[in-house]
Amino acid sequence: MIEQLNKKKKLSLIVGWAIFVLINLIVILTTLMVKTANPNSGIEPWSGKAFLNAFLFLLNKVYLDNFLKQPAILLGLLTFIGYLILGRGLRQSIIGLLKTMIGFLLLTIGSGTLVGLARPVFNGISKLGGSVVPLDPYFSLASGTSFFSVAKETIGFSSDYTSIISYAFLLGFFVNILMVAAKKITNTNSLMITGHVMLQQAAVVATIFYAILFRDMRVFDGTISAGEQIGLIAISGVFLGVYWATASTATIKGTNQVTQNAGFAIGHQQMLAIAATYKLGRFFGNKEDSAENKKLPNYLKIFEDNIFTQTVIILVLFAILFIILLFVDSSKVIEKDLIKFTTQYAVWNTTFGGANFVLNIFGGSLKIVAALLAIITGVRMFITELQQSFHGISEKLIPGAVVAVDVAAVYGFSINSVTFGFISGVIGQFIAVGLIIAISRIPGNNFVYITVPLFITLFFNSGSLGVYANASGGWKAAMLLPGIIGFLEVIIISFATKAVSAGFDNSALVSPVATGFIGMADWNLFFGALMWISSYNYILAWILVITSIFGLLALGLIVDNGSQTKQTFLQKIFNIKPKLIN
Ligand code: ASC
Repeated sequence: MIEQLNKKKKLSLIVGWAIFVLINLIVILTTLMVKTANPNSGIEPWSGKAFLNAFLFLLNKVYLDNFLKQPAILLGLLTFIGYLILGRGLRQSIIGLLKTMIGFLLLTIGSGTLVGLARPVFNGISKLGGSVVPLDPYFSLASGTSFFSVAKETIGFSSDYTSIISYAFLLGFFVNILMVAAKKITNTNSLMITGHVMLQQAAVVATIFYAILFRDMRVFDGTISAGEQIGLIAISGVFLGVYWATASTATIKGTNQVTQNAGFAIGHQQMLAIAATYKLGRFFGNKEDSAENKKLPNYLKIFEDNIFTQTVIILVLFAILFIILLFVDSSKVIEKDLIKFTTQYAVWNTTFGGANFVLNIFGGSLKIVAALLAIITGVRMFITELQQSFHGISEKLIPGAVVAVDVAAVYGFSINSVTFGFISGVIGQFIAVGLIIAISRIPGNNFVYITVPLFITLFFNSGSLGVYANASGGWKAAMLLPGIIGFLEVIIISFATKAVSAGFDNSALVSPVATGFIGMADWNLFFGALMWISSYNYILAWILVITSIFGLLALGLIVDNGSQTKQTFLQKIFNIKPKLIN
């Protein structure tokens, strides 16, 4: 019986491959005939060159353009295959495929709208001599994605490189799996599964690495050669995978403290900062004096509503930007009729078509929130599918690994300290924004962009730092540390985003951070410092990136991963004693 089944399986496998090879052959032969039938092609029919041509056509046009360079199709098929491997059946697999593809398309709809509305405003401001960069992971994802696709719009080049981001993401995940599989050597046992965060980080790393490692942007001509694409994907994927494995492992100890040993890790945007905050908390207060024992006033609770707080922040931001633009030269912004925006800002006329520009500033801002929600919904939709498919597969490959989940998972354990961290972060970061605005007014400023943290940065970055500060240093630490760290974050990233963009001054391309940067602690502080220094010299950039990878590997060997049976050699050298289990 079993033998019969196996035979059947083998047979269908062989038939499947035969059909696949046949289809490829048909494409090659058809191309051969069509191409060589064209008398102008200058190619001898049935010659070696004709065959090579037909093969390249198959590779470039059929596989690359129609499949491997289309993130929606690529990711959709990954879900599909993953589900089939997990034995979910054809129906579930098809549903997963569709949800992944449609979710991805929803992301592109949202980011198109977001970038469309935001870009003219930020452009207008940057012409006044002081660019504003919003700090938000979804603005950043939209900005990075459009960086890799914009080449074709501005430079008339016909390629679209956005799939580099998907490949970096997939390779990073694979490296993370390898690191965990080799945990005897690496001491890392945590697997990132927060796909939306991983995708945002892949977009940042791939675009910024391209800017600092691969090109002098002044001579950017709109093409990224095949070799460069492969190199970029490789270095970005390795960096991401090593960061995901080691930094998430570094969160295990603090998270166990916060959750009374729930046994998971954090896979988010401030993992190194969480580990650092947890270490530093005790210098700022006493953990017995916890924020959780304090009573918070009710009016602070409204800020926990995502849509409310996002709307307030976006509305205030764009109102201020428009007021500045109008104040400087209203004729560039508003038509003589004092109703419509000029052509440069024409997309802002469309939300409430025909209405007055003031109403449309309001409408456009709400539309930006709507676009953000479309991005979030789309990303969640396709990532949920990919995650299940990934998780299922990794479970089969490495049973027992700890999963690194969204930082929101700890919020329920320590909600007051989230609010403390949020308030502290708002204060610290906006003091820094004020300082940066002052610096940007220095005549001849070419060293800072004005970076402005938006909701996610304030709530999930500073809020989560509050949780870990509280776990080791009580409410005083939760009230102080997120603000101090937030202050440093804004200062560093304001210099770093400017430095990395300088190379684009005379290029047809806009900087990858032109309409947003991811803006959370690890990326503002550590990656920010890396990108700031690296912007000046690409050899230095290579040295720093490779040093960072080794630095992260060393960190993995230093931290307590929560399930060690013996000390690592680095822990011996530094005399660090992890809690050993038997
Ligand atoms: C992020 C991001 C989100 C939030 C979410 C918090 O960085 O992209 O959507 O934080 O993960 O739960």
